[in-house]
Amino acid sequence: MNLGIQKVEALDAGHFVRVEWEDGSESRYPCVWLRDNCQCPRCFLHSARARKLFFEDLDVNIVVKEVALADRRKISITWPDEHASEYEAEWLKKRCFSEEARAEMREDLFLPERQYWGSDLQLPKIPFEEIMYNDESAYKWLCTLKKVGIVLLTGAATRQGELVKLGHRIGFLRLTFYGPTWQVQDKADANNVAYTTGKLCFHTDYPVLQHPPGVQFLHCIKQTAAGGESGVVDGFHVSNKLKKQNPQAYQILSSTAVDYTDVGVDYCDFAMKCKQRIIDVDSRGQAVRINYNNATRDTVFDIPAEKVRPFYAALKEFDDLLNSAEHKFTYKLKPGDIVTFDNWRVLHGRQSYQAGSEVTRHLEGAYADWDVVMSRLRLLRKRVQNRD
Ligand code: OGA
Ligand code: NM2
Ligand code: ZN
Ligand code: ZN
Repeated sequence: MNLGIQKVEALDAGHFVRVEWEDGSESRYPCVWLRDNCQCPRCFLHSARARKLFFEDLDVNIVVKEVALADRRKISITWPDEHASEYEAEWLKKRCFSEEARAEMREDLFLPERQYWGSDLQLPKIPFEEIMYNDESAYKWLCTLKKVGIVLLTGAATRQGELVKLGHRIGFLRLTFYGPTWQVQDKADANNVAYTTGKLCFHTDYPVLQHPPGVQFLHCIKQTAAGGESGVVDGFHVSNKLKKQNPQAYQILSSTAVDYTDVGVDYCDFAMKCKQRIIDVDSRGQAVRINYNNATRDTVFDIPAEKVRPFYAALKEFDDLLNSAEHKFTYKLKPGDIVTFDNWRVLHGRQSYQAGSEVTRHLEGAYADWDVVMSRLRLLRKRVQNRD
């Protein structure tokens, strides 16, 4: 069962509440946070799991008037204005402010664990049917997608529409100017380099969008006999390598705003322009999103002239690492395969193939947002593990 409370007391002139657990460990809670998170119906709307209390009504210097152990499972606090709050042991334990407890919570909420890979990738494979009808398989799929960045779903029907079903499985797909789903095949007057028979060098899709799609699906409906092979590379792994090998290049790519452009007509007409750093980093300097498509990188380049050549040199180092045999993994999609991958992390490409009067290769593609995918992952975990 869950840990009960042994003792509770006010500390620091009533600014903190100290809880002693049955196993002898302790947690300290700032009173301003306790008041802010009062769970009574006047302060909290339980049907929405949302705070009703206004910030303007919160005294940030508040202290407790009285704190008591209601029983081993609950503490009660009386505030100077006589407002009364109760907090359950389990609720408090989960929200402990210790470094370890917060690390555990962070882990649980965002699953930041990464498994880096190179040419040695063991491409994870799961039958499409299984993830569609089995929650445990679907959970496994999304966990692996988050941790490794790529999962191959096998055995889907070889017709359009399977990705719409996959979209319903997670929630919904991300609509873009190329439509709810899009057909990768050789097209006359192609509005995108992807819609030709040409080679696509390693890229992430859609860096011209301010918030590029987090997850990409490519469903192979028809595959050409010769050519058209796929390649993938772990952009986070390669970024780490670049940082070690050439910190200066990493600094340039993670700070220079690169102009992207995409203008044309598809689902509707569009005139997209955007600035993105090729390696997006968090406050600790860790790569969190790669924004790199050489095809849509604009001819406009809004940086001082003397910084241009150093930028190109830095990008050359990164591109060389992406293309090194050590880092890239190659495979060929078969009809019925759906490759699902992290479009913020994994760069993908394809070999060219022979053009002809008939369509010899056809992929259907779609995007989803990481928000939607992570939401589904948490709900599946709750169901599979019977918890929250
Ligand atoms: C794309 C793409 C890969 C392929 O359409 O953006 O990368 O194998 N396609 O055709
Ligand atoms: N497609 C495949 O950045 C890009 O232009 C990605 C998008 C055409 C939907 C390609
Ligand atoms: Zn209240
Ligand atoms: Zn692409």
